[in-house]
Amino acid sequence: MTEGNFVDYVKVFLTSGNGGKGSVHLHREKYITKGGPDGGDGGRGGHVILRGNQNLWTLVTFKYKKHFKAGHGGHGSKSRSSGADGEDIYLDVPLGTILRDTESNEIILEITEHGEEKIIVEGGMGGRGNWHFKSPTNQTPRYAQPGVEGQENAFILELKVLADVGLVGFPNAGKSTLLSVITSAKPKLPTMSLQP
Ligand SMILES: Nc1nc2c(ncn2[C@@H]2O[C@H](COP(=O)(O)OP(=O)(O)O)[C@@H](O)[C@H]2O)c(=O)[nH]1
Ligand SMILES: [Mg+2]
Repeated sequence: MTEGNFVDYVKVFLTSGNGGKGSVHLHREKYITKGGPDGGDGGRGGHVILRGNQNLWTLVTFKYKKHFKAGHGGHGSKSRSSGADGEDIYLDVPLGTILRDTESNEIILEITEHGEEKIIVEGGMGGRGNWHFKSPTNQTPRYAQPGVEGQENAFILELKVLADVGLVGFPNAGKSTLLSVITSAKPKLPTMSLQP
């Protein structure tokens, strides 16, 4: 269904970001001998997000670029510093865009409103730093969680038909007049009106 620049059906490959690693760190400071664990958390991996845009009418941008990758979360570090979240990626699509599973062809979601945002591929969670794992029996845990990996998935983006009904006829067949009397639409009509 690709004719020239009117594209209404396209397969895209989307990858969310990895979560950052939690940090294993023991607090060290002059005069403080046993500072305890202070490794911070990894940041969340970036999401891939669909966003409705009323100024778009086709999926033509995805004809040229089909692979999208969100950013990875930063690793945690000392002093309980959390890593930065990975950068989210936004795919702007026309209203009426449907997202389908490539295998089952099932509709996963639909974008109908301007500015509407839906996360399609979630970024991996960041790992927790070692200070979370301090316990009465283990004051200096030397482990932290790794981040969760991002996911890669293919999807179909499809634009619903732009019109439900069409009027076909030669010029002056009476299309506009018909539309004006059977609906509340106000099409441009010839100035000369129908005379009995
Ligand atoms: N006699 C007659 N004239 C019509 C009828 N419907 C439309 N017209 C006239 O035909 C001309 C063209 O109509 P219009 O609706 O603009 O046609 P469109 O360009 O095909 O949409 C106008 O002058 C209308 O007044 C009809 O049922 N009977
Ligand atoms: Mg007309």
